[in-house]
Amino acid sequence: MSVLPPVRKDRIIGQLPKCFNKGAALNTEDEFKSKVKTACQQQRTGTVGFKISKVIVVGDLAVGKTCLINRFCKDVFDKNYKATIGVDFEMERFEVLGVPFSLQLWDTAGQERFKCIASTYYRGAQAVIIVFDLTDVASLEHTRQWLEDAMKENDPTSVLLFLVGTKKDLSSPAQYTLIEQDAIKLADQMKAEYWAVSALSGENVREFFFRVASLTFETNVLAELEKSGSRRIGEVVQINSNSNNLYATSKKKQTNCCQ
Ligand SMILES: Nc1nc2c(ncn2[C@@H]2O[C@H](COP(=O)(O)OP(=O)(O)O)[C@@H](O)[C@H]2O)c(=O)[nH]1
Ligand SMILES: [Mg+2]
Repeated sequence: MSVLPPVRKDRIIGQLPKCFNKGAALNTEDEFKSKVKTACQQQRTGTVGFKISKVIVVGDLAVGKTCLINRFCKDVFDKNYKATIGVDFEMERFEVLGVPFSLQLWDTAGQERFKCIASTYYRGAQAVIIVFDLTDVASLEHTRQWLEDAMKENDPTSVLLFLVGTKKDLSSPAQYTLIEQDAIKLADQMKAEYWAVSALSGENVREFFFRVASLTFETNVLAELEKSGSRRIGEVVQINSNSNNLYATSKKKQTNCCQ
């Protein structure tokens, strides 16, 4: 009996997606790390396949956070602006290198009055997406504050950061070039990966979220390998449909010397 429906065909990731700009990237590798690929092939990814990684999306009001998430998760663009109240989230299931992997995308409201609520939701994020509007320099300037707020609740050494400029369709080439220079500089200082997208046209949206999913997945597998380094992973965690225990652990078949 399968617990969950199969992952959508367009959520299957077999290759490490490329970064957007090599000048502000979390890594510039062409492929997933070989030890990650090997671990996936040998099904030595421990609990990664059952984990849900929390990703938070922050930034000023009306920069396009909700539209960005909706374009990716529902493939829609809603022109009618509705401020997100408090916090909302979407689940996205992927399959990376044959391993199921889920992201929980938290859409926070930008309004100051919700800031106190939002801070509790920042906790435990594995990736932080800081959004600004490519046509609004002030929204880029405010990203430092958003980063600071999000990091109060998280461990900066283990969180993946993304700085995303939205509404690419609205910015003129000259305006875009100018703001991009500043954004790349800032992303470099923040140790974030820079992307420019448009929720209206869909440009780079899928590529961006695939990158988030892939890098978060890779980080999780590496952490799992490190954790299990000492305890040898001869154990394969699997869903056992005959048991009430969903996370039953099956040992590799051992020969019984008494038989
Ligand atoms: N042209 C254009 N407009 C956008 C884009 N993304 C969002 N918007 C518009 O910007 C406004 C705010 O978007 P929303 O996602 O609700 O902002 P949020 O407050 O950050 O969640 C809405 O009127 C959207 O229609 C985009 O990529 N291109
Ligand atoms: Mg919103």
